[in-house]
Amino acid sequence: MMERTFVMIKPDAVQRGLVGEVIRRIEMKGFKIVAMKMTTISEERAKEHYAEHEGKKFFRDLVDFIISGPSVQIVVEGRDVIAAMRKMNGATNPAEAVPGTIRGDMGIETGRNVVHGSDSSASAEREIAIHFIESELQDYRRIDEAWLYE
Ligand code: DAT
Ligand code: MG
Repeated sequence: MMERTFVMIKPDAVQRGLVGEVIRRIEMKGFKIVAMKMTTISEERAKEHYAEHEGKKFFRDLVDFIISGPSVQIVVEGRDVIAAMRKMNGATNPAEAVPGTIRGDMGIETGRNVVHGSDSSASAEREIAIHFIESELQDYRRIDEAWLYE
């Protein structure tokens, strides 16, 4: 199924100069970037984004980290992209993420795990709406689509 997911390149990855490497992997896979911007997320937006974790002991640190500097917000489109992007990201804890995944290749600790990806279609829809307005989403075709999809 053609889907859209929300991906965020977190502040650690921006500071470490890993933005290009994450985007490279998304493009190389064949997925289409339909929206992208760099912002420093507001505390209000961060709390909304991570609402499911409110009340957990790491919530405050998580919000503080995610608003600590610029991050890159991306909407990615492709067939079954929600699950595929989660696989590309790897396990939440980079120590458990297998090599070849973004977190497995680029991170060490859970609280500095480089990237976010929506975990379901409901989350994707919710998260895209938090970070983007409809007119920010681009509608275009990649020239290689005929060679990516049978
Ligand atoms: P994911 O980002 O893989 O969807 P999640 O939704 O369970 O993972 O958690 C959101 C983020 O919160 C995660 O990327 C890093 C942080 N986090 C999760 N569990 C944590 C923990 N036990 N201690 C510290 N930070 C944690
Ligand atoms: Mg999550």
